[in-house]
Amino acid sequence: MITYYNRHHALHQGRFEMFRGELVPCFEVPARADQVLLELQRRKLGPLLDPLTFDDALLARVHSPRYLDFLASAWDQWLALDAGNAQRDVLPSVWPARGLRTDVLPDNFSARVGLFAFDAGTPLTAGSWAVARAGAHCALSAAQAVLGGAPAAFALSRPPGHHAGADYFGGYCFLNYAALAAQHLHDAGLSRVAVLDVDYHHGNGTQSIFYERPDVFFASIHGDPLTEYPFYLGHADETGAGAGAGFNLNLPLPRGSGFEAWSAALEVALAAISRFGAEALVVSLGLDTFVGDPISGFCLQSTDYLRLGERLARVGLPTVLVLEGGYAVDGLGVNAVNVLQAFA
Ligand code: Q9C
Ligand code: ZN
Repeated sequence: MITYYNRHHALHQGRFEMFRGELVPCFEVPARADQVLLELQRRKLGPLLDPLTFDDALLARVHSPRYLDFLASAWDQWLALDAGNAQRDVLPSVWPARGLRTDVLPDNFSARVGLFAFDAGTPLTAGSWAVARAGAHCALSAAQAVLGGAPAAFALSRPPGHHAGADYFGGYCFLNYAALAAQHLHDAGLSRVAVLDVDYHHGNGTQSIFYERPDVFFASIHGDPLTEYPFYLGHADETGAGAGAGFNLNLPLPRGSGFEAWSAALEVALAAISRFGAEALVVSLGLDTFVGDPISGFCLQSTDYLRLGERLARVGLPTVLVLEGGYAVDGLGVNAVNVLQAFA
C-alpha cells in the first residue's frame, strides 16, 4: 500500500475546543498521525512517500474562492488584531443563523470566522492552512497514484477533512480531502466515483459537496444524527437532490452498535456502490467506530478492521483511502493499519 504522509501535520495543534460550556484540551492531536506512521513502519507496509505538489486551483474544484481566501489569510488577520493573539487559537463565537445574511462578507474578523465555521470545536491555528493544504496534496497524490495504475493508495494526514464543506470548517476539518480526491479522479476522466464514509460521524461536508450531482455517489455509515455529531445532517431520508437524486445513501445506526449491525450496513452501502457502477472508490477512513474511542459510540474491535480491509479489497475498485477521525490514540495505529494491511 502506497502511503502519502503529511510530515508537517504537527504544525496544526489546537489547544482547546468548546465542550459543555468549557474549553477542554483538543481530542484531535498530532499523536494520532504519529501512531499510524509508527505502525506502518513497524509492519513495513510501505512505500511511504512525500506528497506531490498541486496547483491551488485544484482546491477550488471543491471549495469556494471566498473560503480559500479566508483560510489562507485568517492567521495574519488574527495577529493583526493583537500581537498577543500569537499565543491564542481562533474559535468562532457568533454565527449567521437562519435569516441572517451570508452573502455580505463582514470586515470584522470574528464575524468572518463565524460565517465560515459551523462549530466551536475546531480551533484555527498558525499552521492550520499550511497543514490542511499539505493534507489536500496527500489526498490528491493518492488519487494520482490510483490514476497511474496503483490498486490503492492511502493519504496519512491530520486534521481530518470530511466535515469541511465547500465554504465552511468544523468537526476538526478545514479542507475536504475525500471530496478533493473524488473530484480529481472525476476530472481525470472517471465518470462515476463513489465515496464511502466509515467515520463514526456523518460526513456532512462531503455529502453537501456532491448532493446535487449524479457523478459522485456518497454513502455513509454513522451514528444517528438525532443523538450524534454533526446532528443537523445524515438522516436516512437524505437521498440527493436535483440531478443528484438517488445518489446519496445514509445508513445511520444507533449509538452502541457493534460490528454485526455495522457490517450489515456496510453490505448495503457496497451493494449500492456496485449498482451505481463506480469506476473508483474513495474511502473516508475514520477509526472512531472503535469501542475505545473517547468521543464516539460504536463498539468495533481491532480485529474488525481486518474484516473491513478485506471487504474493501474485494470490491475490486481502484481505491483511495483518506484518514479521518479516530481519537483512541493508543489503538489508532493498529486499527488503521489493520484496514490497510488486510486490504493489501
Ligand atoms: N467533545 C471527526 O471525527 N465534537 N470529527 C464532538 C466532543 C466534534 C469529529 C464533541 C467531533 C468531530 C472527523
Ligand atoms: Zn468522526
